[in-house]
Amino acid sequence: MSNATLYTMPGTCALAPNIAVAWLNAPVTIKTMERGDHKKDPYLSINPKGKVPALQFDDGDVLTEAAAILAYLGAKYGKEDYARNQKLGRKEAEALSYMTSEVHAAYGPHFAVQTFADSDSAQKEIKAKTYEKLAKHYERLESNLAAAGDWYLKDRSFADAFLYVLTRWIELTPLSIDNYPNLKKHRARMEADEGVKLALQRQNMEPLSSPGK
Ligand SMILES: N[C@@H](CCC(=O)N[C@@H](CS)C(=O)NCC(=O)O)C(=O)O
Repeated sequence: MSNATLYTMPGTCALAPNIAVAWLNAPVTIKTMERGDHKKDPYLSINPKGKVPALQFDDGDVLTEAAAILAYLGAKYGKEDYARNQKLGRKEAEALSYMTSEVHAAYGPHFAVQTFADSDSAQKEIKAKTYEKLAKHYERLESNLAAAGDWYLKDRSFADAFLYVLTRWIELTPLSIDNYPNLKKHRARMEADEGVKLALQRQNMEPLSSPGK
């Protein structure tokens, strides 16, 4: 029986908690909205920020912010086999804060440059700076992953779920995943995972990596 509903939309960072739900086999219903429905009622009365993800509990309480939802899911449904030891837990919190509040936030002008400047020339300049900034973030993610191995924090964690979102979003930018070979392999590794496949399906999304690549 489901205890809560996770609201998602195709292509969004809600994929990270959606993957976590699949990995934990947590009793959470995934509700994938069509783009646009997030700015209308009834969703706005669930999350007035008009963004996904949001986790609504059966008592009506709502938790937003991907990092907070992931922390909740791990604390509530994490099992021993998930290697959720203390060190991994605090490193996971650090990685998720970085990925959500720095890297995701740096995507702001990519997704909505019109909220940063009006003129074409200013928007062009802002976008160019945005991709420079994002390249630095991807370099950091790449070198952290190279040092850790297959998973961002050595053992698989929710940081991998969010990293996967970021390795998908790079395709929306002029940057190329080919410049980040460890991130590229990570993306393919995630897409071979049954939980990730299920989460993609539940969020009406397709994998990006071709087999063998
Ligand atoms: N700080 C929030 C950001 C959530 C966010 O920006 N979600 C995006 C999808 S990745 C969204 O709903 N965008 C829709 C919009 O702003 O119209 C979090 O980490 O959960």
